[in-house]
Amino acid sequence: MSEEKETPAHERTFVMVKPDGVQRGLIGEIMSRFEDRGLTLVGAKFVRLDTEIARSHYGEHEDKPFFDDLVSFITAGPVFAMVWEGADATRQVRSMVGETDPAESAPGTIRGDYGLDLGRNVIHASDHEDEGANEREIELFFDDSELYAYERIDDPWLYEWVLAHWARSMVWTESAS
Ligand code: IDP
Ligand code: MG
Repeated sequence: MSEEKETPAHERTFVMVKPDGVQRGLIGEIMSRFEDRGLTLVGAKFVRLDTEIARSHYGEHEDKPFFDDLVSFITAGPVFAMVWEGADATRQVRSMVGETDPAESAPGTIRGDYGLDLGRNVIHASDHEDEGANEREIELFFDDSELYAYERIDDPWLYEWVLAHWARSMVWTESAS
């Protein structure tokens, strides 16, 4: 039997389909990728950002030359805000999103498959290199009452350490009968 391995903590991360992704009908495609990967959707809603929330959400970029355009773009139509949960979720989601510039993003990533332009990059996701960004952003967009904790029925087959013994005994019981 293999030794217990260090497992990444389960956490929640914030994801948002930007106005271009909403208008281009990409919400379903994007959600499917996270569902197929095994992440759990714990919250989702349309939001029309006002300027104040947009400026707060992108506060770290306030001094950048693109800031005003970014705020105009992100408030130009509804965004689709989501919270996804899973092991190492923030980092895993960022790797599925790709680089900030779609032109630099590998095929197979969301920005690499659906975008061409830095200023229209389809999706936002909390930055795993910005400590606590996931929790801050979830709090900015969602009330606790809008988030739902539950276990996916396939969790025992998604994680080696979750109910591993239960899953193993199921297989052997079935094949022996
Ligand atoms: P991220 O979305 O990959 O975390 P950030 O550097 O945090 O990238 O930038 C936030 C958003 O600002 C980007 O997703 C993009 O929409 C926009 N942005 C970043 N850099 C530029 C730029 O040089 N020109 C125009 N827009 C930019
Ligand atoms: Mg960022």
